[in-house]
Amino acid sequence: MKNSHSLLFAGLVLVTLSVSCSYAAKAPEPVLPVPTVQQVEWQQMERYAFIHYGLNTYTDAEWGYGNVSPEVFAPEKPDCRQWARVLAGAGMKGVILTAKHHDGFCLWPCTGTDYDIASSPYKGGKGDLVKELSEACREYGLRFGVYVSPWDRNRSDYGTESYVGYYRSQLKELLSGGYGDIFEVWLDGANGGDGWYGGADETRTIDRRTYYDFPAIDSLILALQPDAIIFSDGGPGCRWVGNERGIAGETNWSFLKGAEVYPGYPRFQELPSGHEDGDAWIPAECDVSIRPGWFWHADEDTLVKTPEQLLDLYFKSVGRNANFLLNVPVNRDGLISGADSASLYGFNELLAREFPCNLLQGSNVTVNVSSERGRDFRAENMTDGDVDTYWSVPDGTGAAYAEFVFGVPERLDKMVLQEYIPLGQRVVDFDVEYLSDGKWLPLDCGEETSTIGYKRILRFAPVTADGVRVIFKESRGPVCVSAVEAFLRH
Ligand code: FUL
Repeated sequence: MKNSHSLLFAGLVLVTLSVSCSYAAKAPEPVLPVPTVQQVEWQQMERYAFIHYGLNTYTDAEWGYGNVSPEVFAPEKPDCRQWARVLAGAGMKGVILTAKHHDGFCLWPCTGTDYDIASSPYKGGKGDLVKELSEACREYGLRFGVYVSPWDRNRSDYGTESYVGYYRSQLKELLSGGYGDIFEVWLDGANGGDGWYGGADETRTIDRRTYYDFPAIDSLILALQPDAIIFSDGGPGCRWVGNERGIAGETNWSFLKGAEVYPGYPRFQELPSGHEDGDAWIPAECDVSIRPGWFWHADEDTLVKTPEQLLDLYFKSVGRNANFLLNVPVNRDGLISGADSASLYGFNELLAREFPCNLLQGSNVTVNVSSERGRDFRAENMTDGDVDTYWSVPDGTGAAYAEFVFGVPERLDKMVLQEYIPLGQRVVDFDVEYLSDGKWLPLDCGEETSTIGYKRILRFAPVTADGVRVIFKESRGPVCVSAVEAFLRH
């Protein structure tokens, strides 16, 4: 009896809904795969920092062998608040710390090993840099993440089942809440090879695909930190972009064939562009260091990337539908060096100058579109500064365009395009043009204009235009465009 009542009730609700919906067009159906809420929020972070710090900082190494004594780790005043202050001041939205790099040394007191900060002179063995940085991040409004190398060149049991248990216990310690919310867990692909391995001093190889049972590791991580994004060559939260130069493909799909790619995937040349026919939403993250190395080395103090180089990397990562993970190594004093912070601040200032004000937002701009889906999907949604609203077209629409005509000619050197990704990544091919003397001419940005995704930024030599337009030539379903913007560097 109860059931039939609720069925009747459900039927009435459906009728009511369909009556009220007839006044407003329905949102387009999602085109799979689509991101999780957490992946959308992660993508909106756009840029955040890596910090490589540990024994290597004091031995001038990049890949510690696992045999260096923890005695070497004796910084007098490492200042995590300085790291957070500099990074937040440079516009970064989060920090990922090498809680454990390949040498196996842990920057937190780890119960399963003595190869950790508790065995070092730092704070007389009472220090915990994971805690200190997580607290500093909270103070400065940064999200906090951890790099936990699956490879461990110190452990005698590396290569056996017992090591996998140890690795899982490390993740449990880091993710169980003592360090607060973790936005990203970084699972590096370098795995297996020579190492100290408790004195065995030999080469060990593992089957990268099966040894860890990564699906079980992912479940463990998400059970403890449901909002965390898991980075690896193949996600599942986000993927390696396939190079360590910080450069995404001009064509960049946020998809992978999920079951195919795993940490240490040999066909990493596929990763800059993703798999157009992929079945899993696994967007790209571009990791790159501000210096040649990932760890700090005195002789690289003069080789810090310039603000201009960082800006270029921003355009080649965030500007191509990827996130920008910039490594800033901490030096032997336990601080971000002056050269690095100067460059970071300079980059942040350059970035502000690139995007002074959106020329398409003025009241004297007329917007014409090929068609509109309905009142909730109007053209104005592209210029309202709100990425949660979008312009869309009726189902079955082929090519579509959006045209912006200025009241007075404007000079511009950049355009920013954004798709409404909660409904999927759709655009396959597009063109941008500008209006001059009554003619539409191509805007030559020197890149493939194929995919857009969460964000695409096109740079070109400054032009004076009476208007601009975007022609969406091919799309997986009706286009859903949340922003079109135009800028001139200040
Ligand atoms: C690589 C590692 O082998 C490097 O040492 C560094 O940590 C980089 C971010 O990832 O795969």
